[in-house]
Amino acid sequence: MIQVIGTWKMSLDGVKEAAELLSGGACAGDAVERAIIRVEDNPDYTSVGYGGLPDRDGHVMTDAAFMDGASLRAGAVMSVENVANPICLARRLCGRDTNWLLAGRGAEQAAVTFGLPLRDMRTEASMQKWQAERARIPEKLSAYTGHDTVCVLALDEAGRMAAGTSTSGLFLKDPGRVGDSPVIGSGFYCDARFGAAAATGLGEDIMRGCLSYEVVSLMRRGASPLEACRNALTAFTERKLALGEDAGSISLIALSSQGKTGAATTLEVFPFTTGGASGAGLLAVGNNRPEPEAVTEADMAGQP
Ligand code: SD4
Repeated sequence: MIQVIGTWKMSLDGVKEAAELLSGGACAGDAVERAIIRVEDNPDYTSVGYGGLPDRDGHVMTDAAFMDGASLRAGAVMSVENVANPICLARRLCGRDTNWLLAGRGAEQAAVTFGLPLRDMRTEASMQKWQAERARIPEKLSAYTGHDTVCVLALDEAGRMAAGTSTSGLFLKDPGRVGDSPVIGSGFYCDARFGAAAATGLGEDIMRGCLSYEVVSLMRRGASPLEACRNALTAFTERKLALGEDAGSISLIALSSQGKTGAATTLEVFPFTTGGASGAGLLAVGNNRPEPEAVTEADMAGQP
């Protein structure tokens, strides 16, 4: 059986293509990489790749990760500028024994060594938005004002699994700020024996709960992907509330090694996409929608 799941409406075209690739016999890693490239290359998605929103100083700094569920190997990059497809760089690093998590200048040098294309990731639109907002940087940055990570999980016919993430992080973040997306166990995790999970939302919170590892760990103990996402999120948000904090902005997706999918969120609505042998579609979960429901793109107008 083949299956793909991706975060947000923006992953729909990529997830559709990934499902087609998997149906044609592609491996899970190729499907994940391809789905994420589609989002990175599209400047209309202002939270990922080309046209991503800049940091405080006007630089588009990206984070990305790739994990192979058969070998438990990962590759990831953080605070990378001018690399056209950070997901490709992360994947190229996956398989190394050492030096598989690279930051900043070193990651950019690795891209050059691999012969990966460089690109000025700023667009006129992203710079205009930065110019308009830079004087009013809020004290507390939030995850969902136009800022969302693309995460894709895939299972192929041979039972291989892979996970990938890519983001430009929070708009107007401090230079050097890194979120959960390139951090193993927090933004992503994949163990092909049990399943894969990934997170989107405020990275500073997601990392405190190591939420992707927690979801896979719950699946290892028998939870379905839906139960695992819900239980991990509920336990973490209860803890935050007990600490006198708000529940925060966190959404989780998961895929089991049997091809079942699940998602949970602290948001009113969280659109996500799934793809399989019979095609791809858009679903949503939310505060008043605990069971994933099929929705239309029109229903989700205004959502990333
Ligand atoms: C980060 N988790 O950098 C990412 C951003 C995100 O919705 O997913 N925002 O913290």
